[in-house]
Amino acid sequence: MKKAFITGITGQDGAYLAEFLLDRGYEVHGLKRRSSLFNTARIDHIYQDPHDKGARMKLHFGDLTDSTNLIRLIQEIQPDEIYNLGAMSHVRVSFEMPEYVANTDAIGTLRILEAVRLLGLSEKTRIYQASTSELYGKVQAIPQSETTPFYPRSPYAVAKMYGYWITVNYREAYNMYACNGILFNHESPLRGETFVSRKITRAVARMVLGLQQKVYMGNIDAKRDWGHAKDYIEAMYLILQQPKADDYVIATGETTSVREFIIRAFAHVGATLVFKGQGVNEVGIIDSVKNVIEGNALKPGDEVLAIDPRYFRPTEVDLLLGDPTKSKQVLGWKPKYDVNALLREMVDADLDLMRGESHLKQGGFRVYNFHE
Ligand code: NDP
Ligand code: GDR
Repeated sequence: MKKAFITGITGQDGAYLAEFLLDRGYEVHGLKRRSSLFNTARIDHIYQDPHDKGARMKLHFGDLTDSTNLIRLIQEIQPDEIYNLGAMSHVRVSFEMPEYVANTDAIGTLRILEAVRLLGLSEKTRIYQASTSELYGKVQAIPQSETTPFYPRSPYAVAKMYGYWITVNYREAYNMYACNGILFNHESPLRGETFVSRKITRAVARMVLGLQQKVYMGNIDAKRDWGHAKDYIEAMYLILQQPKADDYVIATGETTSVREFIIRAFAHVGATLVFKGQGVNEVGIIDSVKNVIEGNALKPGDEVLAIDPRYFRPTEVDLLLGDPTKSKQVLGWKPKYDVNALLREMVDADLDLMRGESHLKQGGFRVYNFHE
């Protein structure tokens, strides 16, 4: 039985990957941070009682900032594959805590590589590093491929740049099977609520159900190459099954603006959104509503969107568009979802979730909405 160790198992990708590997017969070990509340909501459905002798999923307390913890765990587990997905992954927040991000996202990667090397596991253990399209940052070429120069634009991207190169260096210096997946944005109903896609789909669902009047956004002219996390975790797995370690771009090859994503999310619930005004004074107004969803609370004339500069970033990444030719040819990887199928699934999932909140509200309970 193959053993995998996943850092970041409680995150969006970790949850999908753990389920995928369990389905393939793996024993899956995950690194879980201690928190004052349960933080396993995304993996509760695949949890296995450790008292059960046949349990193939095991969670271990730890942190990417703690070398001795990582060394001990990797020694105990003796993994065939490590997926290093753990990170402080929010670009805007990285401007507020740059040192922590460097420690976790950059040096955390070094700690994993060094643990494998020091424990003499270089020949046994294959390592996947969660690299990112944020490395391309300030646009140097369109589309972006494995050979496009990097120009990181945030403390997050700079930390991930270290993670990228230290992975390449350990592969070359110590002949380790260590690979970078340069993944473009990927989303899902499990996406964190403060990333733009989920912020939009959640707000649309809440507005339909009368739980929220308005959403405040940052730079809606940014463009991203959005795919579905379910497709992207399959690419991670394929990257570690090749005869030779290498780095790959994983993307759909299609780019969409945040503005267009918003328009399409409203269209999915039967509402046409128009934008009026300019810059920070721009607003989004409902133009018409086809009441395709029962109880749709949106009305023509409603001002549902405004710009709040606090969501702007000191340095922005304007345009990401990936060229997945290599991953298609070498890995045989092809995404099943496009951006439209993705956003429809996300809006529908948020509608299901928010109906629960709506029932609570109707029952006289208070429901909260955090604006982050
Ligand atoms: P999430 O933010 O959903 O998950 C991040 C995970 O890392 C969580 O499990 C989190 O734990 C954990 N984590 C954070 N800090 C630490 C730490 N100090 N020690 C150990 N674990 C920690 O990210 P995604 O699932 O979306 O992304 C997975 C990886 O892929 C990340 O490295 C991200 O930077 C990268 N990436 C993501 C892309 C995307 O579009 N989703 C694109 C390209 C790269 P907790 O649950 O306790 O917070
Ligand atoms: P990103 O994702 O920075 O690309 O990083 P995010 O969804 O946060 O932003 C995408 C774009 O939308 C613009 N934007 C807003 N973003 C947020 N979060 N909130 C807003 O209100 C808002 N309004 C506009 C942003 O300025 C940006 O241009 C994600 C993360 O998952 C990283 O970990 C990963 O490496 C990259 O994707 C690829």
